[in-house]
Amino acid sequence: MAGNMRAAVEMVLHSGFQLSPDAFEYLASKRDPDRLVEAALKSIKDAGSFPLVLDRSYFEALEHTPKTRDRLHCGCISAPRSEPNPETKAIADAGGLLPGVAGSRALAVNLAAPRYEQQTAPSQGPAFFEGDGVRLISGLERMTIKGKASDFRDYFRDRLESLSSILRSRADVSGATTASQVPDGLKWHKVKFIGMVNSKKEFRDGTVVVELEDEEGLVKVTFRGDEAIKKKAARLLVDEVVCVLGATRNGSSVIAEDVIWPDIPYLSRTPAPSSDHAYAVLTSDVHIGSKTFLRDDFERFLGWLRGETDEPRLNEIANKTKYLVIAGDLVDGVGIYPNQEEELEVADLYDQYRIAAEYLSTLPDRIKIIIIPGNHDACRPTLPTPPIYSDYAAPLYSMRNVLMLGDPSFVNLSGATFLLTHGRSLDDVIPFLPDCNFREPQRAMVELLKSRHIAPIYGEKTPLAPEPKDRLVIDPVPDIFHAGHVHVEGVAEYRGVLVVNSGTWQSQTKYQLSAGIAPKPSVVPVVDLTTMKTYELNFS
Ligand code: D5M
Ligand code: FE
Ligand code: ZN
Repeated sequence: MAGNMRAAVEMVLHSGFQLSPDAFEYLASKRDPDRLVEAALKSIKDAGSFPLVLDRSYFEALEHTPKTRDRLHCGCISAPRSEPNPETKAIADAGGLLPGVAGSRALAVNLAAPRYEQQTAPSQGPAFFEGDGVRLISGLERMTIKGKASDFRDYFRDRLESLSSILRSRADVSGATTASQVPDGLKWHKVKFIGMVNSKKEFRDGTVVVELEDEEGLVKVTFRGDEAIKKKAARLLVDEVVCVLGATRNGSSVIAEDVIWPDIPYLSRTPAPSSDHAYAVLTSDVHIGSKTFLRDDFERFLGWLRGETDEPRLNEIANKTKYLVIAGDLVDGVGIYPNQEEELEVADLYDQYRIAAEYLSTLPDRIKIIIIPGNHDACRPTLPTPPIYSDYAAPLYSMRNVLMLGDPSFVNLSGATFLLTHGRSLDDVIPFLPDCNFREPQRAMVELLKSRHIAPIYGEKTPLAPEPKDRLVIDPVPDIFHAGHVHVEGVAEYRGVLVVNSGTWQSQTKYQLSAGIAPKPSVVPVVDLTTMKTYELNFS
């Protein structure tokens, strides 16, 4: 690569953008690609718009008509965020907070006349909530499994295609072939190719051998040598799609020099600045019906949302809360694991959802409640999962401020795009990911963003439905990635995306005790959707 072309590419990457392959070719054909890039970056800054990928037409337009600001838009534009890094702040410490919040007595009064029973409204579709700033992107699609032997082949073909196309939007993947195109028999030939990880073997000396495949062929890739490449090999998950750079050794065997994951760009879409400082309260894993459901804490939480606190700052947040998002396991369910009945206080699934609706109907109508299913809810167990069955959860469907969605769902709330998923696959990926653990589930969620997939490994605990389109691919890049399931609250920020695991309202179960899982219950992340500032409120 010529020196000024290298400088141009580095400038683009360091500024957080990616170059499309045709833009790369176009710049390479120019005498002064670095000056063109410099001008382009300046225009982007002036326009206050952030395309994810700079393609050829963008540079052409810039060269021929230097003042075409409007044409700089690449279809994925958003305004700059006023505060680029969300700041996570605990505004209340463990124990003794929220003085003045009414507990179970206040709730008992409210429960005497549950409002949902007085309503006759049928279940509300997403259009009903548009006036409240809710825009559904996906999450209510029909399930379209054909039931044929070829379903899984079609599913994985789509996964490979979707993730390959995300990979190819990266400048550093430009010109990559696919696994089956790796030349046979040529020795020490440099290769760069995309494939799905078919298998992974780790040897005692630290060497890792991975098979990468596409529809037509398979390449054996060996990772050995320095720590950097071994570290990348250790991070590889079976069934994810990556680009490998290396050199052929013999036959269809390759020595790896680098791995590129699809990942998310540095400058992802950011929410349009709204002036109203609406808050979203994120929770999950309420487990209503379980003997270990922390009723007092949950009632304190609902009391706070109703404005029953003397603390002005907490009251202000409650008053400005526009959304309550529940990422699954609203109830404990029935028959979810052997002998669960011994741990149930409410053994009837209908009763569990009735109680859930009674609780939620004590909240003011202005709070829109978005609910997706978890593995304890009344729903088919496979991902993608449709919304909780309406016959079991009828009382929730009758509430005018409740929107029931599937898992996963992409939904925009007051300008911020949320990816909502329960997070069951965290059980599958955490044991395989170096530097990840069940005490900090947000770390594994960041790795899912790098894989651009919410359940990369097939065949572990998370059952996948072979839909013709892989809806578990993370696309678009969300502003907020919200999951639960692990019962440990945790917040992280990765390349401008707020990553939230919303914890639980259930204390340690017998199983968790035996498995050494220590939950962090009754802590609720709350996000200011204007600034992305996050607060962790503790109701224990
Ligand atoms: O899962 C809560 C957490 O506890 C999650 O990390 C899985 C783990 N868990 C709970 N029960 C089991 C059993 N029986 N096997 C394996 N892992 C388990 P939740 O979805 O709330 O049950
Ligand atoms: Fe749970
Ligand atoms: Zn769960």
